[in-house]
Amino acid sequence: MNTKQAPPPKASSDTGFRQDPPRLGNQYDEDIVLQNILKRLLPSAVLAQIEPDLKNLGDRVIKDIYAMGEDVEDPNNYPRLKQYDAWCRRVDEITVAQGWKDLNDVAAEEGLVSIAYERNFKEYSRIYQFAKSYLYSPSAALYSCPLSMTDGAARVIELYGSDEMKQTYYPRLISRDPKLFWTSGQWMTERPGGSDVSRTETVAELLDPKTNKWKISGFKWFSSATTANMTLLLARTIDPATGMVQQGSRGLSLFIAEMRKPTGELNGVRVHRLKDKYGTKGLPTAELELDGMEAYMVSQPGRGVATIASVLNITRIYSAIGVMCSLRRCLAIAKDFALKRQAGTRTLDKTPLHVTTLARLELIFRAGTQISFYAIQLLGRTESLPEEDPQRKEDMEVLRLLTPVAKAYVCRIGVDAISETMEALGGQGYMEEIGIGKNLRNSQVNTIWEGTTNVLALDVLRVLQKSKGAALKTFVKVLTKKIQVASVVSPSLGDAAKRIELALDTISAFVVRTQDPVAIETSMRQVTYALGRATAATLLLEQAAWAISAKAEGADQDVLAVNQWCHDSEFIKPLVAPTSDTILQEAKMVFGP
Ligand code: UCC
Ligand code: FAD
Repeated sequence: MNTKQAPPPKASSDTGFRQDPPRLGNQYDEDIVLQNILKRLLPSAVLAQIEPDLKNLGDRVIKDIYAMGEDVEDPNNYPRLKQYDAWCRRVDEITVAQGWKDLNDVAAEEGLVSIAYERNFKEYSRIYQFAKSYLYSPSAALYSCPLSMTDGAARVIELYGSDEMKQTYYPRLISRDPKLFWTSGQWMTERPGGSDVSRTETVAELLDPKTNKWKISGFKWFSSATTANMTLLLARTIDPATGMVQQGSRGLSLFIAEMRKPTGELNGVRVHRLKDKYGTKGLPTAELELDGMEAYMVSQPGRGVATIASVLNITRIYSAIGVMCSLRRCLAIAKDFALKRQAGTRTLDKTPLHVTTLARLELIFRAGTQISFYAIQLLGRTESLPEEDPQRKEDMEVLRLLTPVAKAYVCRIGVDAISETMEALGGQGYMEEIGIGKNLRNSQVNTIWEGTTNVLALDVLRVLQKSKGAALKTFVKVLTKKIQVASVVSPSLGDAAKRIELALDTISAFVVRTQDPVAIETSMRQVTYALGRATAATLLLEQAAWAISAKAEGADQDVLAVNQWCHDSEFIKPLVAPTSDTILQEAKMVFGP
């Protein structure tokens, strides 16, 4: 191409080359992965009923909902706190973007919480709800955060609330009417610890045993959605007879409290400070001082942690799917850019090295999305199947183990992949206007809140130990059945099936043989990731088998995906428990000899 030609016209800010920017189309229509997952998981009659709604939302999230999210992400509109008025009266007013309020109203109208509780589609309602949340979330500047906690609060009230709570709060949390709809916060973390809440300092004093009214005082270190209408919170009860408290997490109970009194003033809450955060900039996260907050106990006394676990197990699924839908959004930008961006004589989509780089990210997206939707499917079944149904018991066991695996593994691989999508646009990827930066910042927090990766790995250990190994056996049994059913569909899946079975055997054998408590605890991150990889592989296999049988569009790529996933060098990596000497040497390596 070194032929001579006339010089190009003078390049200036108005003339010369300007890159056609990447554009987003209807986010449902463009998402073959989501469509095929829904086709596999939902009866066709259900899909036919909900698809117009998904298409409509897929369009809104690139139009009005997108604009609302952009309004929230505009630095001029970040939340502001006014603590005092001109007369030195404490007001603690938080101002948020208009987009934030609009996203609330849209969420109510679109049924982003209510669909799960209306249960019009029985066990499939959760899949419908989360498919909508998946479309909404990457445009909604973290409004999915208060929604996730609202969803969890609704579940806690449904399971444990008094009749009065069910009449007062529940209908609001699941309302489709923005005027009635309430959101809820979730206050666990305090200054002594978020992972370990056993040193919680906040205390609750009984005001009126007849009405179960308590008065709560203390300091909550993180409150994500401080503009929520109500909250669930942990506090340590003071025994009215002795005036004493019980130490440790068994002294904690769960309470429900409204943010404001009927007069409009804050209910014994002072907003100490808004957090200055790396991301989630539009989300008004605050430090709160509680001084006589009126609240009602929702758990049994001392069962606060076990009761709030129902929230955690829902919000953790939101975290996993939340990172995956952000990754998809970033990939959509990167893919469209690749179609348009010239590198040498060809566009990037015709440049194999670039394509293979994107393919690895696409694989991570597909794997993580499969895990997330499996958790969602099981959540829907456990909430809808009759208690006596043996399928429900099995589903509950699998879901209990799957949830921490999904949150830990999917968020971790997802955030790393989002970071790499940025590079796929070169320097432009790093620019604020493109949107990848904010997706990366907003996703990163999902590896921290609702339990860090290590805490979730320890939750996996909690499940293994509490069930004396039975939970893992059930988990492996259920996955093995899926593998066996899928592998007979086509010889093209046989090798992957064998590799997944081997991976599952490797994990089971490791857990059984690793008896030393320090060794097993130190290995739990490896075990959690290995479970994540094997679960993803099984579901990718199931998806490929379904696609072959259904002659679905993209079946060949589904087969490629599972085979590539199972041939990754990490896939059947042996699990190695560290010896006590390794642990000692590692400590020296990190902190010095
Ligand atoms: O970060 C937060 C909100 C941010 C906003 C989220 C938005 C997400 C959406 C994103 C969309 C894009 S709120 C704070 C979240 N904090 C955490 O996640 C805490 C992390 N730490 C843990 O998870 C710990 O493991 C603790 C706090 C649960 C440990 O407490 P304990 O009391 O020391 O642990 P125990 O003694 O092992 O457990 C107490 C009981 C046991 O039951 P029993 O007494 O019957 O044996 C446990 O089995 O609680 C039970 N339990 C559970 N049950 C503990 N964890 C669970 C669980 N996950 N599921 C069921
Ligand atoms: P620590 O518990 O001090 O953890 C520090 C490090 O130690 C982590 O890497 C952790 O993995 C590791 N670690 C801790 N224990 C162990 C262990 N036993 N073994 C191995 N490693 C361990 N909380 C709420 O209650 N409500 C909210 O609304 C809320 N919103 C939040 C919003 C944002 C933007 C953020 C960033 C946090 C929010 N949190 C909220 C708090 C969040 O849940 C906690 O930050 C998180 O649970 C970790 O607790 P911590 O910050 O005290 O860290």
